[in-house]
Amino acid sequence: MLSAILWDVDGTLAETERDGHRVAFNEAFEALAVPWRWDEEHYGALLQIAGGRERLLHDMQHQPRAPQNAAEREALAERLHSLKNDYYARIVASGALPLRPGVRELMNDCVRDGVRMAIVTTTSRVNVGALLAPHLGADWESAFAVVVTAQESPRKKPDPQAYQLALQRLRLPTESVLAIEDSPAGVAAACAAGVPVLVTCSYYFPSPPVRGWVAVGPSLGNCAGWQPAIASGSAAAAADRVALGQIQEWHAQAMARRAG
Ligand code: XBP
Ligand code: MG
Repeated sequence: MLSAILWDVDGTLAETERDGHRVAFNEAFEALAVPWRWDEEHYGALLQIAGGRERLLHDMQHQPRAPQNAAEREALAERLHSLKNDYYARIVASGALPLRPGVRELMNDCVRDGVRMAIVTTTSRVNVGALLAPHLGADWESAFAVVVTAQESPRKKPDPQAYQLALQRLRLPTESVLAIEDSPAGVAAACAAGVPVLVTCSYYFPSPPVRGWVAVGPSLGNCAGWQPAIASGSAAAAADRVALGQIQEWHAQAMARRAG
């Protein structure tokens, strides 16, 4: 039985990267007179590195005008990252980053049917609150049984730490939960923790990993393009979004395969 949905944040709950974090990083570069900017394409490549501070440090290795000394780089990354989070909070507070289609509806399904929810992300806690408060209200945390962020889990995805911690805090076995992820690193983290995972492809991660998922598709807000396919004419297809009932069916099938 599916007892909890574990939500990834960036790319899964909302398309936060291109018009959120990336823009905020560039504003931080500008504010601290750092002589480079991240365009959409370069930022896409940098998303291989999970964690904003880690991403900055990785990129500095290839920026000829970055400080040469490791301690100076660390200090600059720290300042940039903290400033980036302030700018990011301003962007999300303006309502510029909506929840992805079908996300809110699936959350409502979970509340209605008593399926618990958790946040499992490698982003900073402050960014999760900044994103969710405008959509779910100031007490957004009460919607989630467990919230695991970079604060609680410093080892970033694809490390399974965040998922292991969430399972521990939920006191649930892997077979009773399902993660929703968009990135290969997120899928790898869930798989390494033994957590079944559903993939919603995103702007920067348009193609699904070859294996490891229970179901994969372009959007929770649409029944087209999913594997396993949603039968046209079925009750699930009539809803024209991926509802909890459909997810429970995929989950049950995957767990039966695992047991057999
Ligand atoms: C996404 C990330 C984060 C964000 C930036 O994590 O890798 O680093 O890009 O956030 P997820 P921070 O998909 O697991 O939510 O600057 O707070 O790291
Ligand atoms: Mg993600």
